[in-house]
Amino acid sequence: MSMPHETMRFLAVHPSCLMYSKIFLRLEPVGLELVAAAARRAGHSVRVIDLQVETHADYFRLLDEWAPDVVAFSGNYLANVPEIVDLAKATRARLPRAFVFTGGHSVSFTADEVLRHAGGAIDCVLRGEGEPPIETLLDAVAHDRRSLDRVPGAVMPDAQGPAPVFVGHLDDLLPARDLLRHRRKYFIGQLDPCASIEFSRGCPWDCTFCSAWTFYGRSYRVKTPECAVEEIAGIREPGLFILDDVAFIQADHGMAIGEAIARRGIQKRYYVETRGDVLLRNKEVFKFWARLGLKIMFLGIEAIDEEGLRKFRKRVSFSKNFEALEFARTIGVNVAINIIADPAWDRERFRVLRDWCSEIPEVVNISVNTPYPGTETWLTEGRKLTSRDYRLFDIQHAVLPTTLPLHEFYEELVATQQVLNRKHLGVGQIWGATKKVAKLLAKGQTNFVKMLFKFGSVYDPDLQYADHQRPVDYEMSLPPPPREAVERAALYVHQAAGRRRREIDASTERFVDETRIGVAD
Ligand code: B12
Ligand code: SF4
Repeated sequence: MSMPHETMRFLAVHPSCLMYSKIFLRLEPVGLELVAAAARRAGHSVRVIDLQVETHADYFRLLDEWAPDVVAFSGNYLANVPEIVDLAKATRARLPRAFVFTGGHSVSFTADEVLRHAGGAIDCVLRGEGEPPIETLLDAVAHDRRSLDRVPGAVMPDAQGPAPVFVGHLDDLLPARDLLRHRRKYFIGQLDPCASIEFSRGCPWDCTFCSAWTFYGRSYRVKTPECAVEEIAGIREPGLFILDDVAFIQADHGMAIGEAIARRGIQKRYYVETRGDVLLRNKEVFKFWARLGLKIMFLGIEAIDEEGLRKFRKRVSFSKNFEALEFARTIGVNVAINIIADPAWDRERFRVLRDWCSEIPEVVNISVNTPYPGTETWLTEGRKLTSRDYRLFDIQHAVLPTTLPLHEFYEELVATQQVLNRKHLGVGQIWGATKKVAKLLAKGQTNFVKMLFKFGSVYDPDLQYADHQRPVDYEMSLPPPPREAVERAALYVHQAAGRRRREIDASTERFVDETRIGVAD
């Protein structure tokens, strides 16, 4: 017999910006919106607050005024863990009876630790995809908290539920976009304002530094083109960030969505992230999307030499990556590329990178090599972490030993970022973008323009260095002693189910196999 339904007040919270999202972009939290949608579908009264665009004071005001029964924090980013723990403690103090839980990417890999830091202020960490277990979880909270151990993915201080489960189909639920109160605050570069959407979930590759594949058990699932285009048609923003880890892996899927957009006459500007080899394999799809309005493409090239690529287990060769850049230029899409700087770099390495970047027209983004829980490098990296402060794990800080004295490392890093920033966001670029800037300002859209001038106040070697001197309230556990080989099954949040969980055709599966090194399922 099922219990009578009880409506609860459910508050979903996204934590504050990290360094990166203070400058380059700020996006709506689609994962949290999906969790909110699942709670709403289960009949609860739901609100969402995004602390990327609202303040802690706004959050506490909402707690006092609305007194939610349940508060859920999105824990995608490791660097947000201390903020989430502190907010959970403050929430417990104000609303002792509220059920407080967290879920999302990073906390799925660190559930026990997060519960330990919270010391009872977080009742549960929900590992894995958040939509499927929400209804059962909220029923258990309303009627019998002892039955929480029946909720898939639930981890409590003294009990644990069964393994996390996947959503039935990506078409099943739409993100609760209407619950976000400041939608005009989301942007990426000149796509301002910008909404976000998923066409697919998961990644079939297995790069050593990445946890996208370990979270989803190397699965890859797609939204049907019909559903995707229906969703796009309902989005008001003129810009659209496509959240897929690797866009358009399967050519006919990307093409079908594109054709449906063209048939509906939808006019938007798009951003995607993909791999160089996928771009070269599916040229027609990207060409078609360039005509539809694809404006920015982010390519994870990671290193500018073969040795670096091998290290990150990117099987895309350096020359292939170059060919991909050449091709992207010909279709008129702006390319941003990501390069991973290693803390071991000396001045010379930074200089080589600066020279290289000055020679190419693309926007270059630099991130710092950072081992994350849930990745292979977390277990194989031989170097000892120099910091156990979660807040520094945002790939803009060095948490591995630097060859240069730490302050000098930041000087080089910021100097390199400045060169790139001047090149792309500097005067020439602003003039180049004048018309666009004037249009945005006329509409009251100031995100992009503000970003152009804010860089120096956020990216500053003194500030980055000072971040290491702050007192640390919550220390991460160290990884176990480094080992050569890693048992992959132990890394997964959603257990791998092999080929049948990858919605790609046989030739794409072969292509993936040829471009990765892994041996698991
Ligand atoms: C889009 C994206 C971004 C967007 C952020 C969008 C946003 N506002 O959240 C942008 C581009 C801004 C971004 C930036 C960064 N990102 Co990012 N990003 C992603 C990406 C590709 C997809 C996330 C996404 O929206 N997926 C679609 C939605 C539907 O899935 P989801 O958010 O994971 O939500 C599901 C579950 O996690 C869970 N869930 C989520 N929230 C909650 C909350 C509750 C209560 C519950 C129960 C469940 C739950 O349920 C959801 C539905 O199933 C992931 C990779 C990945 N595949 O996860 C990396 C990823 C999360 N990013 C990562 C990193 C490192 C960063 C950066 C630090 C650096 C960078 N340059 O990438 C910055 C800093 C971000 C910041 N906050 O300042 C890492 C995280 C590493 C870590 N362990 O912390 C990831 C895993 C990429 C990777 N390959 O390593 N990112
Ligand atoms: S291709 Fe590699 S880096 Fe990119 S999402 Fe997949 S596993 Fe991660």
